[in-house]
Amino acid sequence: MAYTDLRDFIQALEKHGELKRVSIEVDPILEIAEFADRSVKSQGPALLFEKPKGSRVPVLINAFASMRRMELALEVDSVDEIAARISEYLEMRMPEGLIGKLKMLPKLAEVGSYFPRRVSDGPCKQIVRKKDFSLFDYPILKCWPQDGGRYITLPMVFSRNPDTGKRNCGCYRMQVFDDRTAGMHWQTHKQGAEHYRRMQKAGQRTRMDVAVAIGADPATMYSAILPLPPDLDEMMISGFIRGKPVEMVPCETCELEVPANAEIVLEGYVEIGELRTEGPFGDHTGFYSLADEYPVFHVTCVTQRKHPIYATTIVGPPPMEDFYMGKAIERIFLPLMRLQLPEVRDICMPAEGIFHNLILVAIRKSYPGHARKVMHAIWGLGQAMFSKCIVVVDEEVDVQNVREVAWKALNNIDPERDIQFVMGPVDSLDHASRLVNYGSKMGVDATRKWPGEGFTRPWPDVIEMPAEVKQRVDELWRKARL
Ligand SMILES: Cc1cc2nc3c(=O)[nH]c(=O)nc-3n(C[C@H](O)[C@H](O)[C@H](O)COP(=O)(O)O)c2cc1C
Ligand SMILES: [Mn+2]
Repeated sequence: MAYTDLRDFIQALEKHGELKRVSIEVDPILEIAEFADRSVKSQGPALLFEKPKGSRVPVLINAFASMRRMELALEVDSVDEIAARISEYLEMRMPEGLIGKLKMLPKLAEVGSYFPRRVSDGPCKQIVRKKDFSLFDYPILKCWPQDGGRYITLPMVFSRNPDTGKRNCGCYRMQVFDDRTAGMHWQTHKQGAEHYRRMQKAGQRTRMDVAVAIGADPATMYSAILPLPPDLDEMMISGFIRGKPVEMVPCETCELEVPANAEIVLEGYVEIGELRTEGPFGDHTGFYSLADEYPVFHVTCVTQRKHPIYATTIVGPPPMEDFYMGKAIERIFLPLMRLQLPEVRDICMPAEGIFHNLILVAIRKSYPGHARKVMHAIWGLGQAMFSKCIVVVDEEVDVQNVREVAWKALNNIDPERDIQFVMGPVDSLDHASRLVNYGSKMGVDATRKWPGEGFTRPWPDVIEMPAEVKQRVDELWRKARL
């Protein structure tokens, strides 16, 4: 049964012993972040702060911060189930004969049922405030000491592509500047930024409608971080994950819709051409990302539930909550990657690699140069373009075992021959690249080298004891009483 909203999910977390209520007063300035950091680093539960200092709105944090909580959020026993469901659709071909076609109908009807549904009212409209509101009414965190201010860290930011009319929802942090304005940190490669650019280029309108929802059912919240192709509606994907359409309700002051079950909604606009310094911010990388110029979001109306819950997260030195969200992305998107690259057996993004800094890829190598072909394909695949270091190994290597990869890959390379550098777009958070958003990336071909690649020396086997010897020694081991 799909969660109706955030509080339904909170109940489920509580029932499974995955959430702790904190009833003492804790300050959203640094203290909640320190609680959250300690909890995630010690495999602790999600936290619901009932008395954040200076606000009457409770704070939920770390709701996705373990694989178990990701499974609860997505209502599966393993996130691989979602990958399997995606594969099922991808493998769906036009069946032969009438009976085959009839059998496919329920599956197709199922697809139709995931589309978001427009409704005229919802819990997020219990209170509507067009004046007398302030962002400071909410317990918005200051996460780290050198942060430029307080940041909304887990928003669902809605905008519309002015050319296609298609909706987008992305999670972009927002630095609170004052009662009614905040930074809009959509990085240049993201869809919000693309919508903004198109509007700026068209030059007809000076304001871009933007609506921000905070807190909803977990699949909808999670869909905001998924690296989907442009113009693929996150709300449809949420419907697919939940198995139930997302209900969307029109905004009061702009031409957008938001999830009706949201806790808090900030409606408003971004003035085209208006930029303001945003940052620094203690970021995913575990370093502060530098201050930079970003658009400004003006709030025109706040709508919320009577007693809203403020959902947030912190990012910082890994592993943090975002690592678990990213791990689920790795699993869910593998079948989609394999659609383009069937030779890919598995991928792994270790926590210390902060998603894009390190991708380990196991392939079934079939021809000379195959590892390099895969690297280039990954650099050309959506947000995987940010991959700073790609290590490609043969399929026998278990990429989920980072120690095995380090051992085998480092043995297998002749660095000058097997490491390749390329230039291209890099993540906006990369502080080492020579320019913001532009720099180099590295591919390591750690597969076994072939004569067809100019390698004519013999290639040794990995050391292994034969199974019979192992079996014999199992017995002898007992006899020797070791
Ligand atoms: C906690 C968290 C915070 C994030 N903050 C930002 C951000 O400030 N700016 C940004 O561009 N992406 C941010 N992201 C990543 C985007 O949400 C992600 O790239 C998403 O796929 C973008 O969606 P889009 O392709 O629809 O633009 C964040 C992700 C998480 C999990
Ligand atoms: Mn998108």
